[in-house]
Amino acid sequence: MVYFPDVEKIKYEGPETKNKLAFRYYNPDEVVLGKTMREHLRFAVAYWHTMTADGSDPFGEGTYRRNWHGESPMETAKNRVEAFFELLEKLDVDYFCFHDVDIAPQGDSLEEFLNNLDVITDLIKEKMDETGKKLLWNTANMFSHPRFVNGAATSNNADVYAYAAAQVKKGLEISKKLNGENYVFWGGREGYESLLNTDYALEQDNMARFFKMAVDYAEELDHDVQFLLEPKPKEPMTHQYDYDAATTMAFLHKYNLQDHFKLNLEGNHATLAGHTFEHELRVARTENMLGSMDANHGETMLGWDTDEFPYNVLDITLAMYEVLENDGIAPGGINFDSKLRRTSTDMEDLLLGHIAGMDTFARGLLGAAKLKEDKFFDNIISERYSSFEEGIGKDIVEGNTSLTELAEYAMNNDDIKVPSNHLEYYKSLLNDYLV
Ligand code: XLS
Ligand code: NI
Ligand code: NI
Repeated sequence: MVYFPDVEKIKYEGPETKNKLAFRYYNPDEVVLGKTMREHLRFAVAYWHTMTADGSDPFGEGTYRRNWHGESPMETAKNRVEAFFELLEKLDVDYFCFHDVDIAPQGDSLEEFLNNLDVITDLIKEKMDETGKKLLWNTANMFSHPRFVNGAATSNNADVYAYAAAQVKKGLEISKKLNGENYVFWGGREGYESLLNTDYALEQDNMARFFKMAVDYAEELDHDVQFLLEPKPKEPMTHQYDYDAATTMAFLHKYNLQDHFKLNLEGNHATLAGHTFEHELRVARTENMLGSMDANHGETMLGWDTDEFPYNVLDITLAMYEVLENDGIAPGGINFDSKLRRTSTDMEDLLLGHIAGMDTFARGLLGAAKLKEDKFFDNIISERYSSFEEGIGKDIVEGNTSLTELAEYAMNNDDIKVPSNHLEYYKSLLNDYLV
């Protein structure tokens, strides 16, 4: 069956086109700074928002009109695989991501769930071989089912911990089977609701033990996959342990896991933590921990994870600048952890949403490349920090001085004039780089 019968493969037609089913900026073969856009951007479609979600929100039921519902949950799951690969082909996206529960029904027992996963991943593998599409990452949903009400690897209940381990074990086997390039942990309910009843230290230690077992099992499978942690400060929990990039890296270092993990950073999670997206990317990049990206936009007037398709060119230009300075994001990619508004009800909107996101990233890439070529930030920064390039500043940077020496120096140099930053001017110039 064809699920998107009225849609041809989406092509680049340039900014002037009036065809809404065309790319206006994303031109996969266009070379930017020595690499094609396709190589730079490594787009992925998220199974959960695209195939599984139905448009329901806490105040109302599903609204999306979809044509893949079958007679049984398993039939629907199979139809979804067909429809999904058709969508990937039509969107010209090379990668995809999923949670275990997105692709297969959980049935009545763990055994049934794992069997269902085998059947569906066989089908996915066939489709991958047929189309050349690739698995950017998979993950285990250890937050939706009632058993995970207190978390998974940080649950107070050891049976829940063991169940979660079974899901991750299977997830890694699936990752190997499908040649997954990364494996993600987003700690949905790994955090606490109240400190009144929480053993904070035990929960953190248990979470680290869990990750260590995952690393060991990947080694046992001889599966060379990049592990990623995805920070988020809150929601659903009041406080989540992987709060932001800095907190998550401190956790990894504390438990000596830093060589096995990088970070998967999400736009909306950054703003929930009170940071910009580029802040989170910069913090990770500085420590060589920038692994992958979940692309979405948080509506700043709402205080939750609204997961809109990215459309803000300024944000994405600054994000892509971090990617370029990181020398790319591979083996990670740009996963659209983005969902349609509840009011975007049609199958066609699945294409329009992704096209909007891909075009925004293409614009961001073009702007960021120009910023890099013009050394826009390098020039501002080298001038602003020039006092560290010679004299006493150079001694400081080289570690060749002491408080005594600096105090002596200050005695004779206390008439200090700090130059203006002229930030308004630079922000205005930055606007010229938005494509
Ligand atoms: C939720 C997260 C989630 C992860 C994968 O806020 O973004 O979707 O990306 O579990
Ligand atoms: Ni995410
Ligand atoms: Ni999210």
